[in-house]
Amino acid sequence: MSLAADGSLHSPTSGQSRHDWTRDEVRALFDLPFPELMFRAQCAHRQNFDPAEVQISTLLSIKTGGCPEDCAYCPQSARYATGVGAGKLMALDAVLAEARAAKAAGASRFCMGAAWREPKDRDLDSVCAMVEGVKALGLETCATLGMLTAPQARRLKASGLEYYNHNLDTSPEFYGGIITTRTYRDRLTTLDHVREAGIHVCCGGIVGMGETREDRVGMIVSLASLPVHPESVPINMLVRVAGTPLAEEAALDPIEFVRTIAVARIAMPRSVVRLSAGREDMSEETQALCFLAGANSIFYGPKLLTTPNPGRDRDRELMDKLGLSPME
Ligand code: SAM
Ligand code: DTB
Ligand code: SF4
Repeated sequence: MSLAADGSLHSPTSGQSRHDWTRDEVRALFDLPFPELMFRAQCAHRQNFDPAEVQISTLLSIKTGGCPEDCAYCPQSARYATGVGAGKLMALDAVLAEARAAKAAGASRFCMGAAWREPKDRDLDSVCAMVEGVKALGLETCATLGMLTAPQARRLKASGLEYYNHNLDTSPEFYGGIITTRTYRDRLTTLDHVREAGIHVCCGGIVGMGETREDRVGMIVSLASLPVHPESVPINMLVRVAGTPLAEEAALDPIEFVRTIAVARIAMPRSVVRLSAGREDMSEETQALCFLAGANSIFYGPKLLTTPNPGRDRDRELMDKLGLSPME
């Protein structure tokens, strides 16, 4: 480790992207004393980003509930009585009105989520029109619509889609206990289609689902072993929703969550790491530690897809307190 003339810290490895992380290496990162782990994460962060900048995304559920899949964490699965009703795909005008409001509030990216296993081609026409409209407002566009075929990914790219979110969610071993209606391989195939279409990949996972640390290791290794690291890596803390099979899951220790962020930052140093779902119930101190661990993106606005997120005032106050500013 050395101190450069500009005062920034350089280590021989933290600025490079590796795709051959082993489980032993990633486990060893998780096992580091917390100060050492945080130091290494900060080195990787500073070599690739301004640590005072945070990318701001806003989420909109364009099609809520009634999903045929059985993802055990999800309030939108039709299989669980969560009180989330099945809605229709929103109209274009209504989506654009939300996008304008998000832009006015300071978001740089607008992410449209649909509770589908996969989009029907007819629905994709509507989503492509939404992507075109949102892009025309000067926002970056992101969508998360479930599994995609290669031609569907190409159509989204042609409409101007910049990011597609599709998570690996957890380790390959733990996965089968959480979702049975699609496989890990299915997810990797969709990610290939997105990448081949030339769309940026947003891919991460959820922690706090009862998985072991070894599963968190496996999740990070899977993400960092993708042929190209995802440009965006959302790390979600499980939002425990009544009616879902994971409603009564024990809360994950916040320090373990911070460690997961730090390890993601080190393993994928050039990716934007999002402190994603779960902030509503997170203290300011935990969130501050996540930023120090290398998180540099958040969802901004009072709602995620169906669950609450901190209000804009609360987030502005936190960013001001920490001296963080929006990434352009
Ligand atoms: N239906 C599409 C799919 O599954 O790909 C898109 C929307 S889905 C809600 C997007 C992601 O949100 C999931 O992959 C999961 O990682 C995350 N998610 C869903 N419910 C969550 C919860 N209760 N807590 C944390 N993350 C959650
Ligand atoms: C992601 O990784 N997290 C977001 C986004 N991608 C689509 C979704 C979080 C959803 C939390 C539960 C809900 O609000 O329904
Ligand atoms: Fe459906 Fe996506 Fe929820 Fe799974 S995570 S139940 S696919 S909306």
